[in-house]
Amino acid sequence: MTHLLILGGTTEATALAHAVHAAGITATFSYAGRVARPKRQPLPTRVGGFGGDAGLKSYIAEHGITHVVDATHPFAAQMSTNAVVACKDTPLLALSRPKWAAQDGDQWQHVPDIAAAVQALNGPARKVMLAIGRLHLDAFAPQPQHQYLLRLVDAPSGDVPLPNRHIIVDQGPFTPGNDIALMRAHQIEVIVSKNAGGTGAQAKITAARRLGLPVIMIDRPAIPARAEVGTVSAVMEWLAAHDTDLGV
Ligand code: 3Y8
Ligand code: NAP
Repeated sequence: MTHLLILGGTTEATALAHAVHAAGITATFSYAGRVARPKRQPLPTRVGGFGGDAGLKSYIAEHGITHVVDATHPFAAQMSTNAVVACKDTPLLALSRPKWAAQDGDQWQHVPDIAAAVQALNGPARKVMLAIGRLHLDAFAPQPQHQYLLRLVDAPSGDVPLPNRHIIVDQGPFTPGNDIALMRAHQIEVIVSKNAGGTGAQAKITAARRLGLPVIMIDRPAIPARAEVGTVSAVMEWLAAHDTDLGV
């Protein structure tokens, strides 16, 4: 009896959940519990960490999980690493999104990580759109001179360490039109972005392109090797081939 665990939190994970539900495959969707109102899924959903790779391994055993699809965000490196460690004896497949690539005319400055993005903001005050969420805002405290536009999923609970900031509370996916209007309204001069890939976070990259604005593009953290596909249909084929109820 198949029981699929989907590690979610992305647009693609939601699309996969709908395909799995439509195919009648028994599955559980998993969120970390990072935000107040995660998108509702068509599958039974669990929220919260597992307790490291050991916790995930126990969860798999205790819930009769037969397959795991890691459809988390490319920056969720800890979850993805835990999944590789915990799934030594469980079929694991990652549903990942290609990195965004600069197009002609794009003004991207590639940086390896958040700390390098902070360094890249050395210099006189500018109007900066910091579209990397809430978890890493503290890292930018050494650059208080800028006027920041922050986009967060939930209103910040504690203090935000950036004195000159305007906070927008909004949950994507976003649209280029919305992001162009936002950047114009705040006279944005540079955007800081993770190389998330996919479509849900891409609006600001398209907006920057149309407005001719520079982007500080943060490269993805390293993740251990695992089987990966780029589409929901490839995941469905994998499930069919791995003697699930869909297959033989
Ligand atoms: C909790 C709950 C879906 C999933 C939608 C995607 C698209 C919209 C764009 C900007 C960039 C950012 C952020 C972003 C996007 C999708 C996807 C994506 C970026 C939700 C969700 C959860 C999270 C966690 C949240 C992080 C934050 C990152 C905001 C759900 C809405 C900046 C990443 O306040 C916090 O603690 C937020 C934390 C991790 C990164 C950070 O460091 O702050 N996502 N985002 C999931 C959980 O609990 O397991 O899925 O409904 C999901 C989505 N966020 O089904 O439609 O597919 O990427 N999420 C980044 O890419 O830079 C916003 O503002 O332009
Ligand atoms: P992370 O740093 O890789 O994970 C930190 C811990 O959060 C993990 O060790 C695990 O806790 C728990 N966790 C993460 N994802 C989980 C999931 N889907 N289900 C259950 N537990 C999970 O992860 P993150 O970057 O904080 O991302 C958290 C969630 O937000 C993920 O669902 C991710 O897809 C989504 N998201 C993240 C980003 C981003 O920029 N990081 C962007 C969009 C969406 P235990 O060790 O206790 O198991």
